[in-house]
Amino acid sequence: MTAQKKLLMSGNQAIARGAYESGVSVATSYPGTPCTEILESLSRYKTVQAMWSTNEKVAYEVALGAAFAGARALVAMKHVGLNVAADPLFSSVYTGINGGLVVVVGDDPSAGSSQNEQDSRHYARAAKLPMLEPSDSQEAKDLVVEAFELSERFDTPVLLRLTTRLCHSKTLVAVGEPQLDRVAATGFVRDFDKYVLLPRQAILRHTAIENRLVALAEHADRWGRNRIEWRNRSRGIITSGVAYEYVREAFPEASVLKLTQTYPLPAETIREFAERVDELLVIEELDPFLEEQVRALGIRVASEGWIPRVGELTPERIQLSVERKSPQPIQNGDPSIAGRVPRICAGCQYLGVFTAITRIGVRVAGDIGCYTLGALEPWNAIDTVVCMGAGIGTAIGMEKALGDRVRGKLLAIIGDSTLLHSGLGPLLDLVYNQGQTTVLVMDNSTTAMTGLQGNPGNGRTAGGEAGPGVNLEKLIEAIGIEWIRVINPYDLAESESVLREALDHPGPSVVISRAPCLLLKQKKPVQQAHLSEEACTGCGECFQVGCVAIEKQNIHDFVAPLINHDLCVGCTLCVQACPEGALAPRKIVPDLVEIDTCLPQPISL
Ligand SMILES: Cc1ncc(C[n+]2csc(CCOP(=O)(O)OP(=O)(O)O)c2C)c(N)n1
Repeated sequence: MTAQKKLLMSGNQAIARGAYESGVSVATSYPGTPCTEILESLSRYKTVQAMWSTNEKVAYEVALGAAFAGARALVAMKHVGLNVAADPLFSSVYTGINGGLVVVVGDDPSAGSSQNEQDSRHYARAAKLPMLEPSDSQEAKDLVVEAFELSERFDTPVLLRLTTRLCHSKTLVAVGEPQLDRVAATGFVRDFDKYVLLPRQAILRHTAIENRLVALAEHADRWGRNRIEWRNRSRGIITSGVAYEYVREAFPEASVLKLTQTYPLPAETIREFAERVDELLVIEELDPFLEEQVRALGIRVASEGWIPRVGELTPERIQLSVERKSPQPIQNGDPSIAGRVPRICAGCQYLGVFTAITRIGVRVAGDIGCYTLGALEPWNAIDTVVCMGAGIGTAIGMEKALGDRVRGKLLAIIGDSTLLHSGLGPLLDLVYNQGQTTVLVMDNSTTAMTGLQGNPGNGRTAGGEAGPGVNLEKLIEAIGIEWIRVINPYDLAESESVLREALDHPGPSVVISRAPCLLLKQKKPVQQAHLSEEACTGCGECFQVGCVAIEKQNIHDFVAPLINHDLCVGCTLCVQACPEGALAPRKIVPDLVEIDTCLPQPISL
């Protein structure tokens, strides 16, 4: 017998591998931590058509269409993306699928890279579809394969929930052979009562869903992955997902019911477990989703109110919370690791834009992307951040509520990827409702915050092919905006004056700040800023640019800039900001390189 090949994989890579082995032919996503790498990994498998979509709703619908056509399809998104995709999610539970459909959602306990800390498990209950939760990479891969079988057997999409820790941690995974015979779509079969959700059909389908949930709960009771591990019976713990690993570490002696299908629950298995242990605890990350359902079965849960509901769990945190019978706060990070605040890269175009905005002094309804960091020091230039695409809409609302009090003093900021994700509807609303807000589009030709993914703006596909990309000016013009200007954000004076003009314009206006993200093409700088200590007066204007390459030093009796030449890219924004001419660009003269002509030859072994 040959040993099965094992690879070290993150949860995200394991999900991609599971999809490949299941014969998935269409996979879609919109980037978002913690799940971005699922589609990136899938794009490397030749049998999978992996696509970035404009947003999560579109991603969901494309995957659903592929499933309707009889293909196996997977869609992945971060937790807040599921809010965007919620509409087709709920209705697709009614239509059912044809080929299997697996919906992977990544929750972010502790909100390390997110605007909220939602627990997406509630979606399974609200939309009435099964949900599975793996505990490590091996199980993540295996569960994708089993989720497709479940999906096709019960004619339903299946939710697979991950959390950041699982998505990014690596454990060994035994890989299997792909089901290549499953890759070709079996074809769409017209079925009016199933796929056309008119009100009469919807009511009929609702009955089918309720029956399906009963069948799924019965299946959960027979499914070996909802397993009881008997140990000492004085304490029994019900748990799921990554919390299972923490429970095993914190209470190695306790009996455990590891739930893998966390909706609908295996009621009989839970009852059997609860009856045979002296004290029953339910330990889960975020909301008491399992606990409430266990209590609804009439079972007493001793740990009610003990488990933290905010922030990521750890074995130590669980142990302390159970010991003290009260939720313990998140432990502060490792004191040996220096705390860091997120910063905009040295020389990024956003530095120029925020410097200009700060000089003008306006209210700014912000959005989500690297530019969100404009809300921090030294600019403090953003007043609201809610969710992707919310900036323009909230600005319209503020304008309508405050009228003349904000006329000419209100700006909505949005990135190119976010504009195409969910900003076009609000922009249309601005025109339709005759608003006067100025919209500043931060066009860096990429989705920078999540790792430079392609989007319809730059035209680059998930497979790396170049496409034409949309013309933002023409698109915005077609929406009905007449006043559109493009600025070079590295020209401080121009940025400031065009923004002032836009704000004064009596009608909706759009300013596009355009310069490619510096990380797209990392070139060596040809010049860098240098300080003349004699000319510097310590006015501090250069610090207002907020560049990480500008550090501080004491000269004479004041604080002056110290340019970190390991970071400076020579953008000249600080040079322009300096009123005294104390900062100036200087060309970089390449060092003389001595070439050693007597290099040893490589030795063949
Ligand atoms: C609904 C939703 N999906 C995905 C994300 C993750 N995310 C945050 S910002 C962003 C896009 C950023 O791109 P862009 O607006 O172009 O700004 P940039 O980072 O390039 O400055 C993404 C995908 C999110 N926060 N919410």
